[in-house]
Amino acid sequence: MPSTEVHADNLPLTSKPNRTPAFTFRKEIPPMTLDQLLQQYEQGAQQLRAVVSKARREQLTLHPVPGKWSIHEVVCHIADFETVCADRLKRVLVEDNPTMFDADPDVFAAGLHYEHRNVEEELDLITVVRKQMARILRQTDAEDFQRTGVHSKAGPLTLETLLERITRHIPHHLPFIEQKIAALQLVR
Ligand code: NI
Repeated sequence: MPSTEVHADNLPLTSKPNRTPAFTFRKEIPPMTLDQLLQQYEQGAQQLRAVVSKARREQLTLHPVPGKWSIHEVVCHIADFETVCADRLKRVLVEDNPTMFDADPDVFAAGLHYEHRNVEEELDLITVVRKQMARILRQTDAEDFQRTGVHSKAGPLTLETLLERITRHIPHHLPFIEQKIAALQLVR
């Protein structure tokens, strides 16, 4: 089912190369330090868990907003892109300008058996991937955040931009999950 929600790979770019050490998250938000960005990245997992826990287990697979993903599907989608994005971050760190292949959220959702996956496992995966990646990135020199890879659709992206984009992915989806929870209350 097409989600019609915007996904990590489609989020607009905000970063310009060679901007250190402050990280501009969005124009309307004051510049973030790298440490703040890494904190947000790591906290995203708990924020997602907190919002998902507002719905009852049996409601997670319902489609309260017609034509849009269930909460369960959104969690699976986020988990899939955590591992894709962590792989990109790692390759840009250790390889010389690697190619990063585009991933289509709807193609992933259609073929990766979301209906057989376990929401707790998915949330654990997101938590652990972000913990591991944040540990690595806290040891990374500031200048290495300007290392680049080439995204097969978006073109050259810095490590900084990749981190900003994946950090924004969960906050991007939270209002849509809240919307589904609100719609579930109405049918209760
Ligand atoms: Ni998404």
